[in-house]
Amino acid sequence: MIRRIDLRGSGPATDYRAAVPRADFDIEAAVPAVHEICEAVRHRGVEAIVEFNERFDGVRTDDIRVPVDALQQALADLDPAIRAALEESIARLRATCARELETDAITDLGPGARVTHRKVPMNRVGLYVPGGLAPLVSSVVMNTVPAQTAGVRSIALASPPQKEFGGLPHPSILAACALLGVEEVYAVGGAQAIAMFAYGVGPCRRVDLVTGPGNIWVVTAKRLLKGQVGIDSEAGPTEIGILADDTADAAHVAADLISQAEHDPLAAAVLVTPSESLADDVVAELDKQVAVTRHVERVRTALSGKQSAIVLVDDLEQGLAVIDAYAAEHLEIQTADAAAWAARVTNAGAIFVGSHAPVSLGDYCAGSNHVLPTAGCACHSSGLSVRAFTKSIHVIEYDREGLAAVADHVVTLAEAEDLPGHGAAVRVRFAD
Ligand code: HSO
Ligand code: ZN
Repeated sequence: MIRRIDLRGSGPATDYRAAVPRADFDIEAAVPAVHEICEAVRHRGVEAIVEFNERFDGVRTDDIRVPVDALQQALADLDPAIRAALEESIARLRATCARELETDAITDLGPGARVTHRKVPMNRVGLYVPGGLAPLVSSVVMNTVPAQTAGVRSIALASPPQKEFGGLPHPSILAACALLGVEEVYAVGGAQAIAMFAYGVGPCRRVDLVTGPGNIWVVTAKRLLKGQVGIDSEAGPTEIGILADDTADAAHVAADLISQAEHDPLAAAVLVTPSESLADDVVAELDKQVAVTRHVERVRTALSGKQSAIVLVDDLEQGLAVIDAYAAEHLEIQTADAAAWAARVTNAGAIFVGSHAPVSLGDYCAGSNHVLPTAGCACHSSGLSVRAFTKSIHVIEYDREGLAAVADHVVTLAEAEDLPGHGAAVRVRFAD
């Protein structure tokens, strides 16, 4: 069901990033089709979106904007237990986001010479919440809370129309929007949603930034439209990496691998361990647990795909090198001294430390964010946070005295670059 890769005895010169392969998530191959969708939305607007909704989601939506009444109704109809769970999830994420707010950095460089690094929220953002194989109501929370905490004034959200709900997004998604006070919601999915946000189409004004996870169409559209619009990280099919030794509980490890495999046939589940007996026990547990899991087909496909593996290593030191090179979206450390190993990781979307921090905790209620970089992008990108919705501006305040103190250096550097006009712009201020 899950293959083994044996890296024991391979030296530190091994390319571990290549040794732990990933799913075929071929963005290049999707580019022509996605480009066509984006151009159609750009030039034909709502008419094109309505056509794509019908083609891809099988439902006609003459009005792409969800009426505010429908949001309120969905909240009124929401199961009280789901509402209570969402409220806890929101409260925990708000608590961590509040601590992430950054203050302006003010530096006085001498008399009359000050530079401020000012933090400014984006004006308007578009949040994407996938419909796909599961209605990811929790993704509404994960996108919205950091945007609100950052101080974004205008928030729009899009999620695919669902045939069984009359062309509206799933009711639990609408209810979560109402709970969070998000009133501008569109029944639009896939690449067409990203294009709608990027260009501004019909009732939807263009946004400055698009965030949220998605399938290959969404990720490809984000890559193509980057520049026209800001994007967060590229968050594709989910991944779990686990670094474990023989202190780990095989039943927990197997359950956690399955928990992410159930998202998508392309999901990746990778266990890295120096313990052959743990590897054997996890395989036995997988056999047992997969047989009774609800989405058995999806899970089997994901676990047996080339993107999933149990990787055997000489020791935890090599394991750390492998897992760090892999740069998992989610990384669990289930070892003795887990916190010490976690502290040495440099590449991961999020790190779950010890035996009682499963990824599914973070998916819903840890207070951390679950919109995280996949496909190895964790080596340069971060998960969603308040910072993702904030940009910064250097504000330069110098008076005559401040400028005088550095004027000669500016003139010298301008001459060195053969740009005398730069120097003259300083000199002219001291001509008298
Ligand atoms: N594990 C997914 C997020 C999610 N899980 C939503 C359940 N609902 C990607 O981080
Ligand atoms: Zn999940």
